[in-house]
Amino acid sequence: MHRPLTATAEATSNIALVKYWGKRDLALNLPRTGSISVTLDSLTTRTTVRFDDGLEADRIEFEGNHSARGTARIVRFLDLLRAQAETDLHAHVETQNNFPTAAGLASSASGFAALAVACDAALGLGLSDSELSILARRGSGSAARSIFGGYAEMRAGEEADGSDAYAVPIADPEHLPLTLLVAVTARGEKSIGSTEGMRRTETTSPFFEGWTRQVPKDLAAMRLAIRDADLEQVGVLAETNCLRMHAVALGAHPPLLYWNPTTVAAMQAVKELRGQGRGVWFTIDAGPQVKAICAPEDASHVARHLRAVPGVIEVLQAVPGPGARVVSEIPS
Ligand code: 2P0
Repeated sequence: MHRPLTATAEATSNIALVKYWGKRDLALNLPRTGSISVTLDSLTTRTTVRFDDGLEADRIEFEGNHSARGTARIVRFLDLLRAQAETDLHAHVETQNNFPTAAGLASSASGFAALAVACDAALGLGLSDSELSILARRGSGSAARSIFGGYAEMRAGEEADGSDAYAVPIADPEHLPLTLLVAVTARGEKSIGSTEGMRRTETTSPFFEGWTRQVPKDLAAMRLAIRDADLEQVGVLAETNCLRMHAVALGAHPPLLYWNPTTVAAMQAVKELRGQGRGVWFTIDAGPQVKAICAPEDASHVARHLRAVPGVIEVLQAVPGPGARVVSEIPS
């Protein structure tokens, strides 16, 4: 059968409104609790993969450089694909992000979602969306959600093999319009990656059991708020859940403090705007960036206010967008 062995896919980052923080299985990368996110229209990863019998090893190129960073994780992911496709072909992977990498902007979410979709297309596997979500999860838990556009819920699942741990779409991007403004407060990679941060939290934070008991309640409330397209309720729940995640991480030993002084100043700026009657809320992931959520008509006012916070480097803007998709398939 003549089939393409190369494909290019794009996927965008997603922002969790109810966070994923903790695993029930490290080897299969199974989350301990569910999570809910919104996939964005920008903060994009574009990945081209080519399986090629002329290659003696996988070649990973990141933004045009052959970097060692993240390579082992990508090779392990390609091994899963090779097992599934029953092939021993090595791959050339070229990937580009249009946003700062590994600084709490979920580059692993868009990265592994794009890689999963590109590999599926290149190898002609014909995986369903749920299967793609499971595959992306093996690369990075948050990537399972970026397979889908709009609002998505990651299910923790119960099966030991992870066959029920995948994301499902819960609302289209148009269902609840919002703007996400990312106040970038630092460049460069964070010191403690999410995988290590979660492990440390699970094993040392006395608050971890409380977190796992709370998340199902936050998920239930968030599902209703999204169903009702109630931006205020979504914002309140997202901010509360984010602070709960940081509280459990702060309780780890050594503690995980992902914020810098500008992070805190931007949080205060959001609270100040709210005090003036603006509908705006923040969320923060495992990094120092502050993500403000507001109605699209308030975006320029909020962006101006965030840009004026001393230490804020730039403010990126995004709205809900589509899921991961193939952008070109070239027959070999
Ligand atoms: C989230 N984060 O729900 C949470 C909130 C960061 C803070 O998912 O170990 O890079 O690769 O499965 O997906 C970041 O964790 O972790 C993340 P792994 P991932 O968006």
